[in-house]
Amino acid sequence: MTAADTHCPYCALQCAMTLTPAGDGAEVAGRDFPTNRGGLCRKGWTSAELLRRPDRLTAPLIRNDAGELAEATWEAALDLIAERVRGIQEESGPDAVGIFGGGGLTNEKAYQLGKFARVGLGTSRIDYNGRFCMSSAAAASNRAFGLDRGLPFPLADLDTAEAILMLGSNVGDTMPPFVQHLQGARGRGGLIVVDPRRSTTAKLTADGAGVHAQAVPGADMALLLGIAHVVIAENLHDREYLAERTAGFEAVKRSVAPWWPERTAQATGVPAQVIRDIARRMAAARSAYVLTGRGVEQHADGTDTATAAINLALLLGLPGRPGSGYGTLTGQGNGQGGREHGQKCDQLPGYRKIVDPAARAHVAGVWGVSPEDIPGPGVPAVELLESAGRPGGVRMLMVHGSNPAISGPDVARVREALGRLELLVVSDFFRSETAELADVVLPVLQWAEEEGTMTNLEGRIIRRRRAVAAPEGARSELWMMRELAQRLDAPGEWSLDPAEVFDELGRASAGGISDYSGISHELLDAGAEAYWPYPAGSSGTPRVFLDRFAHEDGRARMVAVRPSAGDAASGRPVRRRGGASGERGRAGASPGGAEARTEAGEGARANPDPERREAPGRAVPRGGELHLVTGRLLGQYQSGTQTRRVPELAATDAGLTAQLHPSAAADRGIADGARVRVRNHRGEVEATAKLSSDIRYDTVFLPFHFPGGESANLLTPAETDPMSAMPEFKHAVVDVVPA
Ligand SMILES: Nc1nc2c(c(=O)[nH]1)N[C@H]1C(S)=C(S)[C@@H](COP(=O)(O)OP(=O)(O)OC[C@H]3O[C@@H](n4cnc5c(=O)[nH]c(N)nc54)[C@H](O)[C@@H]3O)O[C@H]1N2
Ligand SMILES: Nc1nc2c(c(=O)[nH]1)N[C@H]1C(S)=C(S)[C@@H](COP(=O)(O)OP(=O)(O)OC[C@H]3O[C@@H](n4cnc5c(=O)[nH]c(N)nc54)[C@H](O)[C@@H]3O)O[C@H]1N2
Ligand code: SF4
Ligand SMILES: [Mo]
Repeated sequence: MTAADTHCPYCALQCAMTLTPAGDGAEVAGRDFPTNRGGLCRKGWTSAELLRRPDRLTAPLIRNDAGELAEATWEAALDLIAERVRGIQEESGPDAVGIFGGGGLTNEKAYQLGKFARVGLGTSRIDYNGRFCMSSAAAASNRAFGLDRGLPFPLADLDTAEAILMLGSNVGDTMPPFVQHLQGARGRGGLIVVDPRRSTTAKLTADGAGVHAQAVPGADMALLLGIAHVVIAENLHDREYLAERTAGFEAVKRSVAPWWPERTAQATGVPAQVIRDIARRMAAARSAYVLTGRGVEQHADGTDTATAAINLALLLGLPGRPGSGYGTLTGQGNGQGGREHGQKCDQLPGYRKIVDPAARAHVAGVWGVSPEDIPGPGVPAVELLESAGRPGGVRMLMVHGSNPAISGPDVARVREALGRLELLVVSDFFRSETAELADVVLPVLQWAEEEGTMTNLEGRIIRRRRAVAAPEGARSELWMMRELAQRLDAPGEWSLDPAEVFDELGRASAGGISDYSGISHELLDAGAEAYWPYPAGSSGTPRVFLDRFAHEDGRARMVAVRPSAGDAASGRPVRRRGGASGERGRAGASPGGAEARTEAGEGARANPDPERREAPGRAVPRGGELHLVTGRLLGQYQSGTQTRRVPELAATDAGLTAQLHPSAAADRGIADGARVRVRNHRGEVEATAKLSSDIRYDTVFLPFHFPGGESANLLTPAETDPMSAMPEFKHAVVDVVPA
C-alpha cells in the first residue's frame, strides 16, 4: 500500500496526518491542515503503534463452558448472535436487545448502526457514549439556536479574537495543537479560563496573557449569571442585536438580577473584581468567543450551565457575528457526526427527531421500510445500561466503540448491570475491560485499516483513509451488520462499501438539520472543504448563523436558568432530586429506574446531615471532605484501551494519581508520593498523592482513564441532567485518607 493522507484516531480535533506503510505497521507524519497546521500531540505521534500490537484481536471469541473466552469462527459467532436475538426477542419483544454505540465510529458506521438497530433488530434501545460527552452542550445549543454544531464557525476564526472565555476546558492537555488558535487572544491579554485547577490551559493566562478564575467546582452557572449581571448593570449588552436576533431577554435580565458581584463571589470563590473584569473585557472586545468544555457540561445541571454560557454570548451579541461566537469543544474523534445520524435513542439521520412523522416517512423511504416499522424513541445511555437484566429492560447488548466498564458513571453499578446481561457482544480491536466481560467478542477494523468519514469539532466532514491492510480475521463492522441483517431477514440494502453507505446517509439526511446530501467521498477526495449543512447543490456552510438562527423565526432563544434549589448559592431550601446515585442493585429499582432511586437512605450513611446533597457548587464539603473533579491526562485517551497499549505513553500509565493541594494534604498527614484512599459511600480507589498548589484547597482531581479498582468512576454519581441525560462526572464529595 502507499502513503495515505488521513487523520488521527483519537480526539475531535482530528489532526491531519500522513501514514506511510513501514515494516509491519506505518510511520506517522503531521500534515498541514487548518486545524492542526502540521502539529500533533504525543498520542497522535505514537498512534501507529496500535497497528503492530501483538494482542490485536484477529478472531471472534465466544465464552465457553469453562467460562473462558475462546477463539471461534465468524460463522459460529454470528450464528450464535442471530439465534439469541431471535430467541430473546420472541420471549421478551424487540426491545429486549439493545445497542450501545460510540462517538469514535465513522459516520458510515454510526449511520449503519442506527439503521441496524431500527431495521435489523427492530429495537428502540440504542444509545451511545456521546451521552457521557456532548449531550448537555448539544441540548443547550438545540434549545438556544435550534441547531447543534459544536463550533458553528471554522476553528481558525479564533486566531484573531481579542478575548476568549473558556469554561471547563483544558485544551492544553486534551487538544494540544488547539493552543495555537489561542495565541492571538493571549497576545492581547484576553484569554480567560475558568477551572478549579490551574490546568495546563489556565497556565496560559500567566504573564498578562489573561485571567484564570479558579472557581469552586460546579459553580459555573452562578459565575455566568454574575458576569451577565455586570454586563446588564453596566449597560454593556448589545441592545440592537438582542432586539433583532433573540427572544427572551427580559426573563434573562430578571434571572440575573440577584447575582450582583459580591454575592456571586461568595457562591463561586471568584473575587468580585475579577467578575467585573471578565464582563468588561468580554464586552470591550470587538472579536470575542465563549467556549465550553466538559468541566461545565458534565453536571446534573449541565444543560442549564451551557445555556447560561450561551445567554452571556447572546447578551454580548456574539453568536452569528463574524469573528465572534459561542462554541462547545466536541471531544471524541467523531463526536459531532456520531451525534447526528441515529445513534441517539431519540433521533434519526440528519439530526431528525424520531417522533416527527415527516422525519419517519422520509427515512423509511430511504431504508425501504414503512414508517410504522421504525420503532419509537428508546432510553438514554445510563438508563439503557441500568435496565440490563431488569423487567422490561435489555437482556442482550451489543457494544460498538465504547468501554463503559471504565467510563460509565458509578461504574461498579455499570459493571454489575453488564453482568446481568444474558448476552453481551462487544466489537473492538483489543480486549477492552468491557470485552473481558463479554460473551462474544468480535474483532473489527481499526482506523488506518478502513475507509470512511469523520466530522470534526468544527462540523467539517473529513476523510479517513486506509493505509495498511487489515490483519487476517478482522472484519469491518459494515460487513458484520450485513451478515446479521441477512441472518435476521431484515429488509433494505446493507452495502459493504463506505462510499455507498455515505451516499445513503446523504439521502437519509437530506432536508434534515445536519444535511450531508451534497457531499460524497469523491468530492472530499477532490479536496472540498465540507461543513454541514451541505444540501445537494450547495457548497456547505462554514459559518452557520450569519443570517439567522435555526428556529423557525430565525431568532435565538434566551432561556432564564437558575442554580437548582438546594444549591448553597441559591439560598433556597434543599430539595431532593430523583435519579441521584442509588444503592447498587437495590431491590425494587425500576428498569433504568431513575425515579426509584434517591439519595435517601444511603445518604444517611455518608452524609449524616439530611440537608446535605451531593451536588456541585452546593453544600461545600464539610468535616474534611473534598470536592472530587475528574478529567484527563495528556498521555492517555479515555478508558485507555488504545493508549495503554502504546509503550511511549507509559509514563502517564503508571497508575492512578490524585492531585491534592499541599495544605489539604498536610491536614491529613499525606506526603507527596504517598498512597492514599479516595472514598465515598459508592466506593473507594487507591491512588498516589501528587501534591500541587495548582488545585483548590477544597478539591481533589482524579483522571478517569484507569481500569479495575483504579477507576475514578467508582466514586462518581449516576445522577443525570433531566434534559440531556448527561451524568454528573465532574462532581462528587469524597474523603481522602492515607492508605
Ligand atoms: N489526552 C486526552 N485528550 C482528550 C481525551 C482524553 O481522554 N485524553 N478525550 C477527548 C474527549 S472525548 C473529550 S470529551 C475532551 C474533553 O476535554 P476537556 O473538557 O478539556 O477535558 P476534561 O479534562 O474532562 O475537563 C476539562 C477541565 O474541566 C475542569 N473542571 C472540572 N470540574 C469543573 C467545574 O465544575 N467547572 C469548571 N469550570 N471546570 C471544571 C477540570 O479541572 C479540567 O481541567 O478531550 C478529548 N481529548
Ligand atoms: N469520571 C469521568 N468519566 C468519564 C468522563 C470524565 O470526564 N470523567 N468523560 C466521559 C466522556 S467525555 C467520554 S467521551 C467517555 C469515553 O469513554 P468510552 O466510551 O469508554 O471511550 P473509549 O475509551 O474511547 O472507548 C472506545 C472503545 O472502542 C474501541 N474502538 C475505537 N474505535 C472503534 C471502532 O471504530 N469500532 C469499534 N467497534 N470499537 C472501536 C476502543 O478500542 C475502545 O475500547 O467517558 C466518559 N467518562
Ligand atoms: S490533539 Fe487529538 S487529534 Fe490531534 S494528535 Fe492529539 S489526540 Fe490526535
Ligand atoms: Mo468525550
